[in-house]
Amino acid sequence: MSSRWEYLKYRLPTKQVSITPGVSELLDKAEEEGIKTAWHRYLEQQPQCGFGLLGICCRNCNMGPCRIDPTGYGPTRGVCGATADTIVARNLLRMIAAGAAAHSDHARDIVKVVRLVAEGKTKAYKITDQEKLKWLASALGVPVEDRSEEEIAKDVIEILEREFGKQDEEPLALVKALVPAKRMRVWAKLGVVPRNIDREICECMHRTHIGVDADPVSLLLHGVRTSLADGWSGSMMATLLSDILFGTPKPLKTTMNLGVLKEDMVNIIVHGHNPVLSMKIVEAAMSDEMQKLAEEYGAKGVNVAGMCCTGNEVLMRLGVPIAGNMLMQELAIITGAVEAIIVDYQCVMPALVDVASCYHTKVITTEPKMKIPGATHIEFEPEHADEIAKKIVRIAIENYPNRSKARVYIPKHKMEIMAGFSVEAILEALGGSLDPLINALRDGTIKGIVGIVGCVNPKVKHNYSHVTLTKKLIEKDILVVGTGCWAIAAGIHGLLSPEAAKLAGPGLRKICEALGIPPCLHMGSCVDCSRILIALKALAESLDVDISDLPAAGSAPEWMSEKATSIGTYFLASGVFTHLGTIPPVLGSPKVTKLLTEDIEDAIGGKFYVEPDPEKAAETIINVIMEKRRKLGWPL
Ligand code: SF4
Ligand code: MSK
Repeated sequence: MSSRWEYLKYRLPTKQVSITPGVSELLDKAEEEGIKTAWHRYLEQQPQCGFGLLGICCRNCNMGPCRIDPTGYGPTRGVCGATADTIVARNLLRMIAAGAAAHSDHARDIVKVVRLVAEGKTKAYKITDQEKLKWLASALGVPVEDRSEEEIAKDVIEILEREFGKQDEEPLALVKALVPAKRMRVWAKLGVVPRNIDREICECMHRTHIGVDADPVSLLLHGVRTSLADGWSGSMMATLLSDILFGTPKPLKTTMNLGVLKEDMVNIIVHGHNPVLSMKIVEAAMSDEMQKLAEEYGAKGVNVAGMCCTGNEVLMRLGVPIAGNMLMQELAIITGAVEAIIVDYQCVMPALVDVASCYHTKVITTEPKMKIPGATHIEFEPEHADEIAKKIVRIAIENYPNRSKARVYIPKHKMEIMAGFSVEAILEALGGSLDPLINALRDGTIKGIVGIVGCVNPKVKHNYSHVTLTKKLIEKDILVVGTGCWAIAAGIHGLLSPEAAKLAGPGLRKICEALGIPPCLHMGSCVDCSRILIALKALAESLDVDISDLPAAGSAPEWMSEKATSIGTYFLASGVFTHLGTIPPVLGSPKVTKLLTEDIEDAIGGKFYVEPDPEKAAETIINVIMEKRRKLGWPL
């Protein structure tokens, strides 16, 4: 055995880890070159800690760490007396807090940019969607008549800044403005109407401190409240303000998969979540100045491709192709053809630096709150966005001559896709009104709607559950909408093209063919799950029912991030039956498991359903949708 294989420790059954074309070829290349990926490191972690998997370890104070013996023979309480129920609920609450914090801090960064625009302190950004600004202003009670965009934006931003810091007990302004009355009544009864984003997150940390909240019900209800602050305010704000700054997405065509990288061009990957940086990088890279510079360095130009959700942001608005979803970030570097991977935050593996060190690729971090040892750090400041973006693109171009042509291998696979389905774009495709969709739902041409979101995870076959579940649902005339890494999986596997209508049942197929749209609609990045909430709100209000009555469901078939925990919880809390395809760390408490998967439904209208097998999950989701239709008196 060569030392290379010893270093790798485990070789992967590369054909079995993913269904996505190009992945096994690049994993073979990685192994040939002695490079580890997330899949290798996942094997090295085996067996993963059983206490961690069950959620029954606690290290919230230094009397611990404590762990509960699930067999009951060992300790049943931590040193302080915390039970498995308390520990599991506390751990879950901390996951929700982290997820809500990530989305909402992303929103805060965009709020800052809109304030700069409103105050005329930057020329790098502008209000692009004036209509949306006015719509948001009106929803928040800000006068719009005879006022400049800047004046309106300033008032809007003042209200949105208070979402993070107001001290009263009133609901968040966006919650008050957007949540349907029937849903608000459910939350008010349970005492979970969110008041302040930072406060709910802070309270999660307080409640889970040694010697504070030990009641799993009370802990979980606060988890619900925190997730709602994320979904209906933090993430919502990130989406609305990104649309206002960069434009509300409209349908467009582009391509996805590693084959979007170009052998004869400077390849730049933008990775992370926030469009404030990636939109500027794309703009700089596409400028004549940078394209010419690339030619001077011997390339045919500069090619930008996206990764994860910042990729989704630039795809939705500019049609920038996407190289892959979360587990494909290392593979992009392993092609040997990437000059720079430019990252903002979230879902960026620190391992990128190790992989990049085997090639010429530069990993460029840009955010003060997101640094990786060994990466090049160039701090991004929105006030000087254009200069900084150019500086970063220039570094990538100057790196092109360092590429070792002999080590380049770009799989040829790529797929045509149609994306850009904001709620506004869906409405426009329907002729300006929801009525055709409502009629199709009522008469059973379309049986229901499922939002599929979330990550990919080496614990399960990459993209398999996303694709299998999606196909099974559209086959049964269920329209699938979604975001994040699901959207990239769906795109790579041909489900985001209008031709995919032929995979749908007869009703959905007829509608997609008439409108020229795919049966699966890409609605954006992780924060854009808020678009799904808006769509549900619009449907529920038009039908005068609660969201929980709609023939709708949610799913995160391959989730892994804490953000996905928050998204799943706010879907559930918004009244949606929510499937999880990887098992959350709650099984160590049968009580918490039952609360989340059974009891909570009576109180809130939604619940979690955990099923790793996507075919079985599809069956259950279809049954749930049919049951909702039956209750509405709609044909099955
Ligand atoms: Fe142990 Fe309680 Fe401290 Fe947790 S909070 S580490 S269960 S003593
Ligand atoms: S990028 S949070 S892996 S969806 Fe939004 Fe994908 Fe999940 Fe990150």
